[in-house]
Amino acid sequence: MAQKISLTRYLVEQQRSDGSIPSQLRLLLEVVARACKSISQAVNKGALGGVLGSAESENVQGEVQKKLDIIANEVLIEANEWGGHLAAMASEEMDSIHLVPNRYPQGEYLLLFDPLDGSSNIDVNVSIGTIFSVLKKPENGHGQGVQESDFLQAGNKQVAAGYCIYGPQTTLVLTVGNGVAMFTLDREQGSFILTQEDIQIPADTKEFAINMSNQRHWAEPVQRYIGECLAGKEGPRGKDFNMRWIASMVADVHRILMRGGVFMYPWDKREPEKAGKLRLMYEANPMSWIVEQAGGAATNGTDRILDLAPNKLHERVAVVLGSKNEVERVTSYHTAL
Ligand code: P6P
Repeated sequence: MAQKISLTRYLVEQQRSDGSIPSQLRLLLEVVARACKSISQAVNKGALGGVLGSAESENVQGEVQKKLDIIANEVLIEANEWGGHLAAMASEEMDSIHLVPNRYPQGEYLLLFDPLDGSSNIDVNVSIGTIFSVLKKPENGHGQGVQESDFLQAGNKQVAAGYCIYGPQTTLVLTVGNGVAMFTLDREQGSFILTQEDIQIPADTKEFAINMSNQRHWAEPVQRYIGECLAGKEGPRGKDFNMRWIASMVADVHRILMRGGVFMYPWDKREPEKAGKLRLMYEANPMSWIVEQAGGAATNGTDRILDLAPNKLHERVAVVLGSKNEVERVTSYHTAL
């Protein structure tokens, strides 16, 4: 039987082979993975753990927080404070950045996360997940501690990105810039075991993911693209398409990583001042890097997401990502205007 390669062994061997995972980054990734195991346990308990339902509070986005949103956030904060690998953290669930307390050594990395993405699915037992992104702390020269501005780096500056999906399996997907690897949680061992590496997204697809209920609010290029998909083989695409929308970005992106597809959360005219619904720093950037590392593409409709210069920690962005040829088609419809 093939040897089981744990996440730790994978990271050690990656470091040995190409030096792409310095020891502090390896420690960070192992700590985040352990935190995801704890979150998975809490999610799996559901009603038995008294963790379902609303926390009767709102986050910085003005969204009602679920109890598990807060639990997952606290697990990630507590797990990452003491290790000496981080200088600060940022989360969808916190208004401002969280500095590592002075009683602990400061590290050279910044960690950003959406602790539990897809929260609306928690109470109905549909897959949800944790998304994380790692940046280097810049030598900012101002000599003070880490500031929010230190986090405002383009997605092409990430040194690691990943997500953990809490579904039928608990699966960690990770990139450090050398392709995408997937680890499945072996609950008997309590370890993430390598189950796939060098994941490749097919360049073409017959499957799109978008919230169709927003159709009347979309801009023309998106109306055109989706209209052509719906026209099927009798239409300009000459083939029928399938549609999926789980309303959990982690689950929709994981499906695309496994079998191809195009995921879209475009700008729409419901709130025209907002670029989109999804957040750039801790949803779009990590997912875009993972998708690109798997041979896919990711734009905001016109520009590569990883090249976007962030202005605010919680800024939103339109997202079109997945199978390269489809993303390029959608983008061409926008740039042809
Ligand atoms: P809608 C979950 O709240 C999320 O941020 C993403 O995970 C998901 O893709 C999207 O919002 C779903 O949005 O408007 O379809 O509920």
